[in-house]
Amino acid sequence: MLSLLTLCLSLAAVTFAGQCHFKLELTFGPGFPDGYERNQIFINGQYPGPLLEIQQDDWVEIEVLNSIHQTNTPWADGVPGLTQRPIQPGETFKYRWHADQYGSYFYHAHSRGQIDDGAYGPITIKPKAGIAKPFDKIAPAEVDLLKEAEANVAPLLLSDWRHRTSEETWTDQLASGLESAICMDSLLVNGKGAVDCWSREEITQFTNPGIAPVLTQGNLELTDKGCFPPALFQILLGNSSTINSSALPPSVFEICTPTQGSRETIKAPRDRKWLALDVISSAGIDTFAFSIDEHSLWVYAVDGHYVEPVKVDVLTVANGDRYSVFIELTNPGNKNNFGIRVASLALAQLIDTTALFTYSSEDKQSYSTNHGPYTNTTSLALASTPYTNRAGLPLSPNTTVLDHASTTPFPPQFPQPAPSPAQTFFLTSGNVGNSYTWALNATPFSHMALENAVPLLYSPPTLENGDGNITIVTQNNTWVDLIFLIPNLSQPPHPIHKHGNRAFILGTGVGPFPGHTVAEAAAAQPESFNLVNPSYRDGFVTPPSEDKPTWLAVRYKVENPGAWLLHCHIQSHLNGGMAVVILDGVDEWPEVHAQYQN
Ligand SMILES: *[C@@H]1O[C@H](CO)[C@@H](O)[C@H](O)[C@H]1NC(C)=O
Ligand SMILES: *[C@@H]1O[C@H](CO)[C@@H](O)[C@H](O)[C@H]1NC(C)=O
Ligand SMILES: *[C@@H]1O[C@H](CO)[C@@H](O)[C@H](O)[C@H]1NC(C)=O
Ligand SMILES: *[C@@H]1O[C@H](CO)[C@@H](O)[C@H](O)[C@H]1NC(C)=O
Ligand SMILES: *[C@@H]1O[C@H](CO)[C@@H](O)[C@H](O)[C@H]1NC(C)=O
Ligand SMILES: *[C@@H]1O[C@H](CO)[C@@H](O)[C@H](O)[C@H]1NC(C)=O
Ligand SMILES: *[C@@H]1O[C@H](CO)[C@@H](O)[C@H](O)[C@H]1NC(C)=O
Ligand SMILES: [Cu+2]
Repeated sequence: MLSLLTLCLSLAAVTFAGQCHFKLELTFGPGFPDGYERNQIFINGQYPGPLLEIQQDDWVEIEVLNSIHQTNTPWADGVPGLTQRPIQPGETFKYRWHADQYGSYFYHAHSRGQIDDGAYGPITIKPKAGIAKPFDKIAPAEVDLLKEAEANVAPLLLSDWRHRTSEETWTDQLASGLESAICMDSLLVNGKGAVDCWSREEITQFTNPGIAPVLTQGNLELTDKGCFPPALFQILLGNSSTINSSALPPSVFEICTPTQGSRETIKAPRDRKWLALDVISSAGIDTFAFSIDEHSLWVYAVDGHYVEPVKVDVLTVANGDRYSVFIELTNPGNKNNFGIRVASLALAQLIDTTALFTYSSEDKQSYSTNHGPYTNTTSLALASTPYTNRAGLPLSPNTTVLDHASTTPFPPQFPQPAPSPAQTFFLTSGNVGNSYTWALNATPFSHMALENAVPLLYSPPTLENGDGNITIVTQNNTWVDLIFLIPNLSQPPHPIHKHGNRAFILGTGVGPFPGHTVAEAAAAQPESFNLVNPSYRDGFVTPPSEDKPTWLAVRYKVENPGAWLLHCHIQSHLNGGMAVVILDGVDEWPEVHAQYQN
């Protein structure tokens, strides 16, 4: 068991055989990741929080001390009201769990908007010996080199960042009747970035052709921050909602003030053949196009699970997604410095950032977090050739973008013949009444009510669906279909996240769902379904809707009894109520250890 000793290497960790103990202390204070000072959350004084390195099969204990006294929002890593009470200021909460799975994850706050205040950090769980790896499909002669690269995998956290705290944003939205959360100030790579204001010419050039006519019709244009102007919401929502944009400070939508900030540098060891990165999105709002100039990405794991490897130039990374990629260190043209490009694909704002991928004589590539003071590296011009433009769109027809439906688990996971679901749930998703109130299933979910309640996990639920549309009840060891229906038009993609286990993505489509069950719909519209080797993820994105409704169908096996949140990973949608509770396996309900009950 000695080998385990080297794995909980984080400074925060004290390790003994087969056990990892991490201590995370949360504080709230001034920080300036993009060069602008605002109050934010630090974990052990860092932003993003420290990397937690764990060995699969370890017992992990994470002790979270909430030293945030300045705000009145309690913080918690779990979901307050579901699996625990919120962690009050000055309190400690211990999470103890068994690392059954390998792969890339991140820990983050679930208490209202605190992910937007920086409460997150990466986790990597090293696979145990004997787990089959798909590396021979990448480079059959270099499997050992790929294994070595995987053993040194480093996280690359992509985030969007606002200069308003999550509390201020929520207050702004209530005061203005407008989802002001859509407008960010910067994008960050491992907590580093800068406010990079686009020229008016660039804003005009890259304005999405779908929205341009609507803007022109209203005699409007995207703001200097590249955002939808508030008046556009009034047009999109009709007169169903009253918007008072004068209740917002002009910096929220309009004024862009550039900062120096700092730029993340990934050092690629010059004498190695391969490098591995866990690309993780901790974004509150944006979906990113991610690429490294002149370097393709071999995707070998998705959401912490191996896949049949796919070679692409650009990743589309939705909130909560994790992509583990290999990069072949060919140093094209001996340029040494290459741009890492991150661009938002969200319709509501044009915003991007860059980081640096540089060949170095150092042997090990490292993960760094933002402690400050900040280096002024943003001015270094990038001479490498990008795959995408500033709006994240491919510059050449030869550029390959990851097709999410093409990632199939390795080895195959979906049983054949396809299992039949014991239950099918239809969830009507979208906004309700105004631009910042959301529902995953017709009824907005109230976080405040939940935070003050006795956690659902502590009281064995009944079989009745007591809460109308916001609770789903299942039996252990059955299969369940969730069908998300997006009836409202002009909906963004919703990256839905299921806690507790992964699900198979069976199909997506535009138009009404073509049946009463997946079997019926798949018979009617076979081209919209994959019932043979569907991708296997803990996040799944509903198709955006323009002038027609859309749908997404997923299937999962109930094998992990407990109270799990199913929610949109866009933080403002979650805050606005886009969630339901799934009580999985109520017939095998877990007993909660006395330690957690008080
Ligand atoms: C909204 O109200 C304005 C002003 O009262 C009116 O001109 C416009 O036609 C209304 N729009 C809709 C969609 O009802
Ligand atoms: C809009 O907000 C401003 C600033 O908070 C306030 O003075 C004004 O009364 C509001 N208007 C409406 C119609 O609520
Ligand atoms: C950063 O570099 C730019 C360009 O070289 C320079 O104009 C700016 O003053 C520098 N900022 C700081 C804070 O050193
Ligand atoms: C695309 O690839 C083909 C074949 O390699 C090449 O001939 C062509 O010039 C490329 N096109 C662009 C726009 O790069
Ligand atoms: C979205 O659709 C639902 C169901 O059809 C409807 O109740 C709701 O009011 C719609 N929301 C908006 C903002 O139109
Ligand atoms: C559940 O959703 C339906 C619409 O799908 C709605 O008519 C009903 O009022 C909702 N029930 C509750 C308890 O909110
Ligand atoms: C729930 O079902 C799974 C199989 O799907 C089984 O492995 C597990 O042990 C069951 N859990 C309990 C608590 O019975
Ligand atoms: Cu959403």
